[in-house]
Amino acid sequence: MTKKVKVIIIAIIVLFIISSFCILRNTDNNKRETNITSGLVLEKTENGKKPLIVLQTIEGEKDALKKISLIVDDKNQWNSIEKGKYYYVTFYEKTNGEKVLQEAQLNEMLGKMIYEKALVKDEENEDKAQENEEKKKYVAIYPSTDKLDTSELTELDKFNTDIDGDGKEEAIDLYTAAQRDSKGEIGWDDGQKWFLLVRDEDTEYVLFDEYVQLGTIKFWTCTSKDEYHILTLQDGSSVFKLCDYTYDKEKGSFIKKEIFNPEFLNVIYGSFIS
Ligand SMILES: [Ca+2]
Repeated sequence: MTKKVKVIIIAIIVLFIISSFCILRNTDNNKRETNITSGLVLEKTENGKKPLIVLQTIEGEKDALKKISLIVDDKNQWNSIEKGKYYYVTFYEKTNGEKVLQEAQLNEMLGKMIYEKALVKDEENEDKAQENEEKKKYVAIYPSTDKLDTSELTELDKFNTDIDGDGKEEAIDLYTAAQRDSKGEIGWDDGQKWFLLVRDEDTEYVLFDEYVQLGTIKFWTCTSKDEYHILTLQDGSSVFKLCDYTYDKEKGSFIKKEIFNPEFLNVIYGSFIS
């Protein structure tokens, strides 16, 4: 074998190895799973070592908003992608978790449709949250198992009326823990416990049992159509709370509804009649 033939054989072997490697690599590339998604380009950055785009996509049944980062290897592709636009994209994931962009196609219309849908979902979720918040304002009050000992309390007001429509009157009683002195004057502290009870011989409901700081409680009873209402107003320098208690004949309970009780309240002025 001449030297020339040897060189040709070695060259053929080297070529064979290189082409085999290329074929194998292509096969490997073909095996890579291509993912398809669409979304809004939120960011385009070259700050890191690799140019990448951050895409906001909508995924899953719940249409959750997600962000994915895609490395853009192709220079022309990088130049053509615009921030703030919607694209259809295909990408693959490397074993190290990096996602690499393959194709990107502008798709404004579809993007907008998807995002509008997601916004509607968001609003629906907000509505549900509001509904739950509304529900929180309703509390059912059932008869107490033990009767409250009122012997040490000061009765401030009492009114008898037939709330449940059984022909017998119930008593609505307002108490405070502050005590009267020998002259009948109440020794108000900065704060004290207040109670509002509804009771007949057998049953007692505690509508109000709270410590009231620098404030008072008033109550009203009224009817509206077939409903019986007891309204309470708690006022003070940082509270102005209006509650409505309606009697539910079927369940034998009161339903308390908080009508007005703003947060972080600072009362600036309250009128008075002189
Ligand atoms: Ca009654």
